[in-house]
Amino acid sequence: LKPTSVSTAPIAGQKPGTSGLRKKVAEFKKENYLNNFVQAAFDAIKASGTDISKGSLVIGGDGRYFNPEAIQILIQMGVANGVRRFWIGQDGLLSTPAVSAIIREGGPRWQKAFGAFILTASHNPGGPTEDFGIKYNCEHGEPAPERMTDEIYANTTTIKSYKICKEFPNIDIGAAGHSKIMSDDGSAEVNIEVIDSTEAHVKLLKSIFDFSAIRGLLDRPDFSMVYDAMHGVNGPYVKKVFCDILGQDLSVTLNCVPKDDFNGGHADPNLTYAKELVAVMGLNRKGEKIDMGGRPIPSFGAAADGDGDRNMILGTQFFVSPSDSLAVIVANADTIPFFRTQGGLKGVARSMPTSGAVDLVAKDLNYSLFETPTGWKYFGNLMDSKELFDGAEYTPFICGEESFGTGSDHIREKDGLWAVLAWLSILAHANTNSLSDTLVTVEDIVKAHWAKYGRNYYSRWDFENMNATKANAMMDKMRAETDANTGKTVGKYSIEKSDDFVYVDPVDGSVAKKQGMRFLMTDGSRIIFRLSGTAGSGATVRMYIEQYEPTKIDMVASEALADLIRVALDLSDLKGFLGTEEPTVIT
Ligand code: VG1
Ligand code: CO
Repeated sequence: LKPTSVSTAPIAGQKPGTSGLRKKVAEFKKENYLNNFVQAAFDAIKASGTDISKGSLVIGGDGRYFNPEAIQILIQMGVANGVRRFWIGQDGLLSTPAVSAIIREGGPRWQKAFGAFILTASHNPGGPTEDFGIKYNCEHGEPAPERMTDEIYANTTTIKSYKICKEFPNIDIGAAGHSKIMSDDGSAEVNIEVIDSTEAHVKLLKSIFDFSAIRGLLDRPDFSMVYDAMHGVNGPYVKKVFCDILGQDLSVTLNCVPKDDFNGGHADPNLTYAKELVAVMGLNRKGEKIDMGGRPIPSFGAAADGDGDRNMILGTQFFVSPSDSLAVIVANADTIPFFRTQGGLKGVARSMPTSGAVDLVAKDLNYSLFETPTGWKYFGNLMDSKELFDGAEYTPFICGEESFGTGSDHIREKDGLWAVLAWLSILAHANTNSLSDTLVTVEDIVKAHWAKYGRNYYSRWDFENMNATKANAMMDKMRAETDANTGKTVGKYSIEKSDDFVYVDPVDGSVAKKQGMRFLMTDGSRIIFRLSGTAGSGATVRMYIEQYEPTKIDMVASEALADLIRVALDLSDLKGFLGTEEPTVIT
């Protein structure tokens, strides 16, 4: 267990983005690249007052290329830095929500975990020529807050050496079990437990939902579903829940075997990348119906991303936008036992670019609503706050983002499987209460929701792999023009306010600036521009468009939004800066 100190020098560009550090595998494999970052993280964890020799450290990932090597390096560096207990997901696999659940749970033989390293670049492609990533989660299972990621970054710019136990044996992570490694003189020991990847998370989900009601729905002869894990980490979780527990056959599962390159695919659950599922559900990449030649179409379709925290929900030839999905789940939260038994939902939060559909529900049902910057790390403080809710010990919370992320306070990450089970609960409930024998569908539920609340037409355009200098120049120009743009009339819209979104955390007062250029129109429509903080290389420009219609709910989204999209492209001079107006992905 004797640590060696290896001298090193700072490596540029190790600033964690929206969700951890993501770079090409080749970059991560460069000498000291991973080691520097991990040492910087351990130093920041210790500086935050955590005694890492006391609790346990969880390590797992989405199974992408370079995961196994990275896990051994993390163990060797963890031991050298004083960690004495580890929990490692079997085969190195742990979904992001599962990690959060494990940290929160603690183990019977183990002291509670103080944190976790998650080895994932989430929805970014994997494989030798693609992306790798790493992020740190803290003691409540939440992603490291900005003050910590800032400190990690600062440490990477001054690092001189890192600690590693080079002689520490390679740990076999292929089988569940316990290993104890003693120091030569017998004075110290390290305990490593390789754990079943699904157990803690699935146990938690079982305590949240009414599984027998869901099974009642799944067993209906007129109901069928497909869950596409896109060869990410979610496959084993899908099999466990739907086949082992809910008794469905394997036809429910699609691409449920994890692969280190996601089988060459892009494990991002949207209409463009979840091609196979989208076709099975009778849609094209624009969300339009395709001719299925009479072939049967499942009633329900779902997809997950590489690390299992995202979800896409589809009905038969029907796409549910993530912002609408959030609003529908919030509106029906009392169908989920977890909320019903805790005295009902109280808090709702969405990221700024997410549509205001959920705001209408929160207002109607008297839930507190919060608007945060993009990224799940801003939700944790709200969920854990007692002050915001008159000292209440516990506040049931639902959060969501337009980027196919939904979840609740059962953990501190978004949770793809949770969202799917939430939808199935809503469907089960609607069908149990229905007077007719005909199946109440996903489409029925969403349309009834629009009829009640109106519809927030919404679209996000992504321009991937853009020139970073030009993308920044475009943002700077809009930033410089906020005053000039405020009050201006553009097409049939009037800009009530243009600004760069600033968030002041209502709990600790911390301020997050430069979170997105906004054009807020007098009729409530919005245009937003942001640069992605998860791109492994180059720049990704995101353009978000939203327009509310109280009664006209049957338009095609692209047509309803056409005028506003034109205005957005002109206001930003997108073509002038980026040389194109053709997005890579529309969601
Ligand atoms: C994107 C999404 C954001 C999400 C983040 C992490 O960030 O827009 O909503 O929280 O990815 O998701 P950005 O900065 O690229 O827009 V995951 O599933 O990739 O960890
Ligand atoms: Co993800």
